[in-house]
This record gives sequence, C-alpha cells and structure tokens, in this order.
Amino acid sequence: MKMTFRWYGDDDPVTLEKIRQIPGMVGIVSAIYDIPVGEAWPLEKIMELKGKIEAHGLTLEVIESVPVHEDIKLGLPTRDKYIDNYKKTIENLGKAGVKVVCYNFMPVFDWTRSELDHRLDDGSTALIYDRETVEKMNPLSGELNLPGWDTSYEENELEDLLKQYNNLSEEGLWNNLEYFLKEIIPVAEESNVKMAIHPDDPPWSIFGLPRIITSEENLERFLKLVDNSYNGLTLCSGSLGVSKDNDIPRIVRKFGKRIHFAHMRNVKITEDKSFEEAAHPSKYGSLDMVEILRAYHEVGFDGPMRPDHGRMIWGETGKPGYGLFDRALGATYLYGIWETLVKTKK
Ligand code: DNO
Repeated sequence: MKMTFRWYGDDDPVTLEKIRQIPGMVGIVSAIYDIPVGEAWPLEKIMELKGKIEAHGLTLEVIESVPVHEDIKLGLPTRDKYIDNYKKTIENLGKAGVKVVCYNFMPVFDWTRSELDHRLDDGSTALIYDRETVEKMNPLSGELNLPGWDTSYEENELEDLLKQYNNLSEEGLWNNLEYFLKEIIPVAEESNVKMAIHPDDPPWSIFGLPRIITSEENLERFLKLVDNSYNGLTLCSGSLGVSKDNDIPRIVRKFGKRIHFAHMRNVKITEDKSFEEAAHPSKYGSLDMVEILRAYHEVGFDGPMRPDHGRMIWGETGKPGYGLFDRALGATYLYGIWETLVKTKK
C-alpha cells in the first residue's frame, strides 16, 4: 500500500511542504484544475504538475479526477468529440508515467451533502447528509452550496442540463457508460493507465437523477462491461459505506485486484439515508476500519490509498472535508494499522 494525500494545486492552503511532513506519506493525488471539462490535457501541463510534486520528494500517484463531460453521460451525438479528447488525456498521462486515473459517472452533481459545517459534540465540524433536507432542496434555487459541485454553470444552463436528463433512465446511463468504456479502456491499456471509477456519493438517486455505481451488484456489472484489469475501481469506503447493504470488507475481498485506488473514510449512519462524516477511527462511525484494511492486506493491495475527508479541528478553516489536520491524523491512523498488519503477518 502506498499512502497518498489529495492536493488541490497551488491554491491549496495545505501545501506540499506540509503534506510531506505527514509520517508515511509518499504520494500525491491531484489534477489540473484550469482546463474546461471535455478538453484534452496537454502533456506540458501534466509534466509541470509532476515536476512540482517531485521537487517536494513526493510522487504523482493518481489523477483525481479527469472529469467526464455531461454529453458523454447523456449519450449525445457530440460525445465522440469529448471521448477523443478523453483518450488524448489518458495517452498524455501515460506518457508522463501516471498509473491511475480516478473519475466518476454521476450525472451533474458529484458528492452531495446537506450541511458542510455541522458541529459535533467534541466541537469539531463535519459534513453531514440529512435525507429530508436534501429532499427539500431545489438545485435550481441558486442557493445550493455543495462541496463537489461545478458552480460555473451560466444562467439557465443547469436547468437545461437537468431537463436533458429527464429522459435518461438508469439503463440508459448504463448504456452510455458501456459505450464510453469500450472506447477508452483499450487506450488506457495501451498507455498503461488504470482507470478507477469512483462510486456515487451518496449511492442513491438524488434530485431525480439516475445513479448506478452504488452497490456490490452494480460494481460487478460495471466490471463485466469491459472485463479487463484496466477497467477498475476506486473503492471509497465512505461513499458505499453509508448504505448498510454494502459490506466494505467483503467488497474489497471480492474485487481485490480490480481495485486500483483506495479511499479510506469512516461514516456514521444516523438514520436510513442520513449520515455524518466521522473521524477515521472505527469507534466514531459505522465502519470497521481495521477489518477493511485487513481485507486490503489479504488481497495483497499494493496501490495508492488516501485518507478521505476530515473534520475541521483545532480552528482550521478551508475546503470542506479537505483540511490538513484531521486528514493527517487519519493517514497516521491508517498507516499504524497497516504496519501492524504487515508485521503480524503469519
Ligand atoms: C470527494 C471526492 C469526489 C471524487 C470524485 C471522483 O471528496 O471523493 O469528488 O473525487 O467523485 O471523480
């Protein structure tokens, strides 16, 4: 396992200097943030990113994410142009030596929460998802503040986009995903870049939009769409783990070698379809983190892993879920468990 940390580039207050000082840290998960979705990433820009990271004694392990243009998810005739650009990006990432690309196939909204700074009993703040609150939200009200959301939509653009999805069922989305994979996976294999889809967060439909990367059964269906190891998973414990039906250690053991990137985060299920993000240790949430890591260890996982969202603690302010302190604590907790597993291996 290689311990990694997400870095949002030059504007991230959590600098590479700081990340490097976290015990056990070897790699960075990052992306190029100033290229519009759908355009190809030039090799020079990728090399520049890689150079900056390496100058700090770290390696660029994963790109999270190369976003997928909505026209591809919608299956519009214009998708081929965007798929060609996506292939070009994969080729360039391969030339730069990047081995893993994380992406998702969630229509319009990426990860969604109802509150970004919910105060927990210990005084820290965390992201939470309350089913009733989300059900009452109107994505067109202009007041939504979602952490994983592209806010660059012009007036009416979002409305039009949501309308286009009115006619797309889950099966339609599966078809569009299959079309995309059949095009890009051969290029990924040729470029030696492993594609790792991120599960939908939360793993159920929101705002009436279809979501399909949600369960063990659907992950299996996904992997069979193109049965090639370059078509793999980002296994995000927190995204899938908010549904009691998803047994994360079992999923890790089942899909083992097809998992190319591990996101480790604990979540506390408060009610059906409601949850709070929690500190990483098992005691604070609904997931057994030791058992999940044991499963990774058993399947011989040697890929990148990162602590996922942290709470805001010790007065830190910053990007929701992506401060330094709690994620660093998470990383060392994970690292400690891993060291124990390695050393006690019979
Ligand atoms: C949230 C992240 C997601 C993830 C994308 C992958 O913290 O896990 O935004 O990066 O869904 O494409």
